[in-house]
Amino acid sequence: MSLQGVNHHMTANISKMFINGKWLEQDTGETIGVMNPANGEIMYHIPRGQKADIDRAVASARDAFESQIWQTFKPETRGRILWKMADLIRRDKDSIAEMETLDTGKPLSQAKADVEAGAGYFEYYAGMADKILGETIPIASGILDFTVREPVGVTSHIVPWNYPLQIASRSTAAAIATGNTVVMKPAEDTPATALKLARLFEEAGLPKGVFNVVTGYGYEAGAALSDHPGVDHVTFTGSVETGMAVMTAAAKNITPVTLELGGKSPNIVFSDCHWDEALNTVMRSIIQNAGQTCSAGSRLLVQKDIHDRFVDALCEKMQSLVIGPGIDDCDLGPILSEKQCRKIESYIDFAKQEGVAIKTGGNRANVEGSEGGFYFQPTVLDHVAPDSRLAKEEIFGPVIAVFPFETEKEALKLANHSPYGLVAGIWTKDIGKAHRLAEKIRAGQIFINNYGAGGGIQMPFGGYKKSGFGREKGLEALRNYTQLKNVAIKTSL
Ligand code: TXE
Repeated sequence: MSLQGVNHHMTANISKMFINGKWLEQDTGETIGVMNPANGEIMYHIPRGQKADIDRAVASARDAFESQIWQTFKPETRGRILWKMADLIRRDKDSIAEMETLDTGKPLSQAKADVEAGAGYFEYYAGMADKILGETIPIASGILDFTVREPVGVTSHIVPWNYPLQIASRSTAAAIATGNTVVMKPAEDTPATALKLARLFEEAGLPKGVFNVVTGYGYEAGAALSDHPGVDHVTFTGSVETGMAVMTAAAKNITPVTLELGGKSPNIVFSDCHWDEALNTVMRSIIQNAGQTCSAGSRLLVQKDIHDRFVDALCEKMQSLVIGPGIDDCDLGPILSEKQCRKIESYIDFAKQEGVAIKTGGNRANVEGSEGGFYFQPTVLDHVAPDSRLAKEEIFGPVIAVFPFETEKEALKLANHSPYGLVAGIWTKDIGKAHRLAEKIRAGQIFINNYGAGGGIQMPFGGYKKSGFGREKGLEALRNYTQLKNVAIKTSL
């Protein structure tokens, strides 16, 4: 199907940006083609937004933030708009899921789950809009001291391509609930659902200028947004390299940043694990979204006495997966792009040079009828050296690196032997052992006998070490979008 039918602001397959409540093209008319990863065909074009467009969007967000209309909005009214967003997303869930699948390549059922999560973020933060509380602090008799949580102002959101709707929804909903305005730059590869959110915000009755979307390349529109003096907070999800560039740019204006920069997360499987549950979840954690997930379980630490049996069973399961276009809802969809596919291949070449055993996969997959797509076989790399690049770098594909271990101590050492620290899974029936590890693993989320707990809008999410800082999701995210003011009154005069 064509995206034309699902985006009302698309003419002749050219979409528009949303700035100050208006649907605009780029001044010079320059566009970027958006490709369907399932077949390599260009589906539609988006404006190639430039600094001037970012300037316009930031000015519109500033005016909206400072305008009487937004400042005087009651918190519960903001909440009601967000609640309506959740309803509208659910109303259009099928077409939104199709958009997401066509842009990203992910299997339709996974896109549907993303859409439900997107609606869930709006609902969750809708409920928080009138619960942003301050405190009273005892100082002395005759002094009343209290704190007020105020919105930070204009917030910018630079969104990646792996979970476009979910990531756009989670930070936008929290920012708007707390009274901020938003300028969003979706990934150039996957802009459809961010533009759809803009249309739904219009319908939900959000005042103009509160939510703006500028499409374009990261090095142009994204860079202009990161170092913009008119932006009060930057939320970025993406690679470590780009995160460093965004943070450096934001530092010029002392603009706070929240960074979510991916990971190399371990699943630690002990011989006393719940076998089927561990096996199925370990596989799902590296297969979901074709491994293009920040919290993918890309390292498998498995106890030596079950290593061979577990790895063989994993390979067998992987070999039975159906690879194909996401719209057919196969088990495994395509990789986002030729560039990402080549990145995966370069790690496989490296594995071959290092003499690593490729137990299954290791090649592109041919999918009949989708020859132009970017498909990759699920791959198991066994006995990877802990200091190898394969152990330390994010491959961002359906490729799992296996590390046998003997003792709990060794497992802990391996788990923490990573520049990243986003998520870890622990699989054992010994709850004491699980807790000892949970205490010592340096990662933002630990899962015991599960991996992800079903999504967890309510759970704070973010990284240790190079996985970034600041927390998204849950109540913690409200800190990103509020600043604290202390007021002290002398009452004894
Ligand atoms: O990411 P980028 P890319 C990782 C993953 C992947 C690698 C490269 O390992 O293989 O990053 O992907 C915008 N200033 N993750 O190159 O560059 C860009 O337009 C401001 C992990 O696509 O980080 C897009 O909107 N913005 C990850 C967003 O940043 C810039 C999700 C992410 O792109 C910019 C995606 C600049 N100079 C990739 N350059 C996760 N944490 O889940 C680019 N952008």
